[in-house]
Amino acid sequence: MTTTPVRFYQVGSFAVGNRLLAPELASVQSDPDRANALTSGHRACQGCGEALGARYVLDAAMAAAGGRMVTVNATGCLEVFSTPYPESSWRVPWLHSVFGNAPAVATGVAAALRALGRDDIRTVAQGGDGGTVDIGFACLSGMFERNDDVLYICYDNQAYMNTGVQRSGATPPAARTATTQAVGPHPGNVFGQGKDVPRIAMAHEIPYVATATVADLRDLEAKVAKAMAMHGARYLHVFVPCPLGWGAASSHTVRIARLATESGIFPVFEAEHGEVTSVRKIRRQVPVEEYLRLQGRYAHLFRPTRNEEVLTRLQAAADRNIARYGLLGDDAVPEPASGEPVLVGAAPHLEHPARPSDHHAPSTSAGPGLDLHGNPAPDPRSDPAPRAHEEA
Ligand SMILES: Cc1ncc(C[n+]2csc(CCOP(=O)(O)OP(=O)(O)O)c2C)c(N)n1
Ligand code: SF4
Repeated sequence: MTTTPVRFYQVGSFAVGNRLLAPELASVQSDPDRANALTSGHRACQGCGEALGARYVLDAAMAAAGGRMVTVNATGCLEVFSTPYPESSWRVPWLHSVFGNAPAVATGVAAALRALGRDDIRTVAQGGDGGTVDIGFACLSGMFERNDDVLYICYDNQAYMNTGVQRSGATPPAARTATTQAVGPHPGNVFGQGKDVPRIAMAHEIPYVATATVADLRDLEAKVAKAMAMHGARYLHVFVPCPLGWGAASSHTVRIARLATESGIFPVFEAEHGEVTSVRKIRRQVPVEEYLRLQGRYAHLFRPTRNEEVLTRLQAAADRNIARYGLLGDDAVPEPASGEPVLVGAAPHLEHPARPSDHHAPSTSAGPGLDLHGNPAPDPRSDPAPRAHEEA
């Protein structure tokens, strides 16, 4: 038999789950004995960033905890798509709390474990941005202030997706949601409101705060491992594109997350005890417009005419992050002088976020934003049908 030796392999990719790397360098996902915390069969939309992020986060956390971990989950897409009674995709000890109290429930779990003398069992809590930055915020701040031994993960898809893409305190300016329509003199979400929870968490001077995206899963895994090696209150804010709510192609989830980082609109950093300790430098800076163009929620900034004023303000927001965190390093590649986009591929057919009621549709669907025939999904504004999966 003729054999061809493998000459090289791509160590920076997940092509083979990094199985060819030394065990200490390989991704948790390459381990056939990993927890498989969020297993197949759940009903997330195709391309759901939250499902991708949660899978990597919890498998990494379980690996770090030696399989001894309790997870508390706020209400939201992650809970709804994973646990339609009597089914569950979770293969970890997992509790559903209500929408606003996951940090408090996790605090109680950690306290109970401590009372039982089971310091070997770790506690993780997770929720969407609505559950975290809005309704759960007081509980979260209390958890930080008491320095409870909990790692809290916020999966930030920048709106209340589960109930129909309503604005949250993490929705960015100008983004269209069901409650910030692209109408009037200032279409989309307003400027100057909302909360930067990673920075608010830092203000509590807790042991560890970090941001990450699903575009860099090794970085995400590493941050989970680092957080799990610490004790006290820790906070991880993960940027997770939502194809349905953002009116984006499901195949663009990772690309959008990468553009968010490379434009500076979502800074990726770590902080310990209130001080930034590391940042992920922008490797190849892109104009924020390249990030915006892939998302139907910003389509009104480009059609029927360009909204130069708002585009300039959004670029200024990215530039402010770049300056604040020092995101441009010596090794950064500058923008092309021609002004040509580094990445192109707006999805003009995805004008409107589809109804979230479709978001746990069978996989035969042509994908969020499209109907079965590949035609644009109906505009949610003109479709008052009830949303089947909504939380009661
Ligand atoms: C007290 C309360 N208010 C409202 C709801 C309805 N509700 C369930 S999930 C949800 C939105 C969740 O949004 P987010 O936390 O951002 O998570 P996502 O679905 O986007 O992942 C809302 C409003 C509820 N379950 N409980
Ligand atoms: S609506 Fe968004 S967050 Fe919810 S399952 Fe679909 S893609 Fe994921």
